[in-house]
Amino acid sequence: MSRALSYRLARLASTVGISAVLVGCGTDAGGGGAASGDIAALMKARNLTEADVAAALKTYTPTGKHDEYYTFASGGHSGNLIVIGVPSMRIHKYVAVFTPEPWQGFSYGDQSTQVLDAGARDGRRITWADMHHPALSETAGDYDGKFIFVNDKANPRIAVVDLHDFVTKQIVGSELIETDHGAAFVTPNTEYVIESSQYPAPLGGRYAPIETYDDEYRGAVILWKFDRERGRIDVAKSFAIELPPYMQDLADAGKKATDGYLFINSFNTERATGGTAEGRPPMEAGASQNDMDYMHIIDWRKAETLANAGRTETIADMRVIRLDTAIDEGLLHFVPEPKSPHGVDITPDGKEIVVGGKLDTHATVYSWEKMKALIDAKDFAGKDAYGVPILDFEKSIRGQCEIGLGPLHTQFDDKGFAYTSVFIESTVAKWSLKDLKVVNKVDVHYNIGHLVAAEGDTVSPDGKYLIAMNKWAIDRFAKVGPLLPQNFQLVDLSGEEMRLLYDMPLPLGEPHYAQMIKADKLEPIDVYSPIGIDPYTMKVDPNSVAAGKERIERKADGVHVYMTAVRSHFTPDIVRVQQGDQVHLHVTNVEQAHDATHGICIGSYNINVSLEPGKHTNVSFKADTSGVYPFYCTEFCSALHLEMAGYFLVEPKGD
Ligand code: K7E
Ligand code: CUA
Repeated sequence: MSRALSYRLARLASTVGISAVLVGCGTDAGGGGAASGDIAALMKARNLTEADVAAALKTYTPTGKHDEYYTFASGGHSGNLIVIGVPSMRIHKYVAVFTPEPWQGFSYGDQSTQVLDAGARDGRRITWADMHHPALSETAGDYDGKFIFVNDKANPRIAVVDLHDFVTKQIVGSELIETDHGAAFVTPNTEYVIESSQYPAPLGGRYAPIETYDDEYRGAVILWKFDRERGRIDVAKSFAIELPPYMQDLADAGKKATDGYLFINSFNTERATGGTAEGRPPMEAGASQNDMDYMHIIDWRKAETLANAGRTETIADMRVIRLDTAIDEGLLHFVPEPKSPHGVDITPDGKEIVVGGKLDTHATVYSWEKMKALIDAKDFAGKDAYGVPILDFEKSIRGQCEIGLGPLHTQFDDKGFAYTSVFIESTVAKWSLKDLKVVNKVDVHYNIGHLVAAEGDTVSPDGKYLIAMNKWAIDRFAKVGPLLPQNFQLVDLSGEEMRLLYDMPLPLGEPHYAQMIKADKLEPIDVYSPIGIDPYTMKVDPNSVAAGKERIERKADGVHVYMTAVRSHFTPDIVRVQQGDQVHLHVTNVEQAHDATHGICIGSYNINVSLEPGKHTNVSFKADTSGVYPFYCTEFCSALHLEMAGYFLVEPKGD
């Protein structure tokens, strides 16, 4: 290695916090010299620059070392939640949420099927989702690592994932609304999980002609009450607020200074309905006439008091505060926001609200102090067509930061900077909250949607890392046909300038948003304990089986098979039933060894469940076809894994 390169590598190593000796740049003759030669040769062979090597050193995570952060990314169309380690960008898990998932056995056993079926709409079982926004549970405005909530935009629903075992415990939805988007977002102590609608429709799933849009179509925001003790949403204690038929977009719950308030953007305040074949302008043209749309400001504590006082009407089993009541009681106000707003993000101190306008070049910074004073003084600039009071735009803002073309979403760091995704430019803009000036930008590839910084939407962001969640990948990866992955790009926030560190293709659906949490805030369990736990109740299942108590019992409701799994056998391993029998398979993994997971499948019967150590699962099905069906363990658990098998014998009727 040349002396100059040696020196540069040593300097590089020190800037990324490792000793020169470790990269073999020492001048000692013993061993170090060989390593430095290796690195120089590797750089040359792979055509790597020093910046590439620095990026590699900042992300490479040696075997056995753990990541500093977890990123929980929406899985988009897949309906799964993606768990990614940062800075390595290694995928750790796809948590099954809205979609049957065979590896986890999600929706292939009785209990998980019940969870998924609770999300049926119009009596129809839904097996996909358009997941957009994960929201980690918060305590005092900071992630607490206990739960994560996700939405389904297409079939408006909210799911609760428990971060003790990374399992989806509950799916709720209301037929009050037909789509959502301002979801999921949580209030600072996770009192409520917010779900606001996107495309207006008659409330409660009614039909009304599109010509009656202004009068019959409405938006709504649902406040799902979260019961932290039970780890479930309490549907009976949840309520909604009716909103005008604008297209409500993203939402954020106030914190600290803004605690008690919700902020929801909207677009299409023109109330365009489309109708190109009927002589009306297309939706997107009709919806882009006005220079301003309305940010909704909602006093949710006042709304909660009203709901608890019974000032609601029940529509589709949901208690709804009607629009007139919301206006009369002063819990809903508007403030204009520039053209086709998209992101609405509260600053860490809770004092300001940042809005990006898709067809605007600014991030607009609203001052809560100013808006609150206008609301308190009833100093309004006017009312909308439904009577909602509107604050004056100029009187409500602190200022605007000239960002660039197509600002969308904003995150924050610990040093007073904001980071805004700039869609049309394909950049991330770093700007100062203090003087509203752009500091620098980094190119991303391409068409960035959301971005996520480490704890970047909490009361105490960490800075350090940011992921640009890019919609288009174009030339970044080897070709895989016309459907391309998304591109997640890890960006280093530790220096003055942002630096791109890593490209990660994300090929499962279109993730929209993600949240990044310090890994040490989570306390996931290793095994289910005591043996026989049903993950959906976290209690020992009444049908769980202890070793030595395995049996087959014929009861009025069918054949009950009480089975255990342990390395390397199922007991019993021969199960005989008659064609037409209802079968209830109760399987307990009686192991407590970490990672000693078994699975059990019965081919042709569409059955496969996962049995993590200590877990119990029930699987009910009708043995409607006769035959010989081998069952076997679907996790390579041991040297005798292949022998972990048995026969499910279905004797033909009449024999
Ligand atoms: Cu894609 Cu938050 Cu649904 Cu913006 S949203 S990109
Ligand atoms: Cu148990 Cu393989």
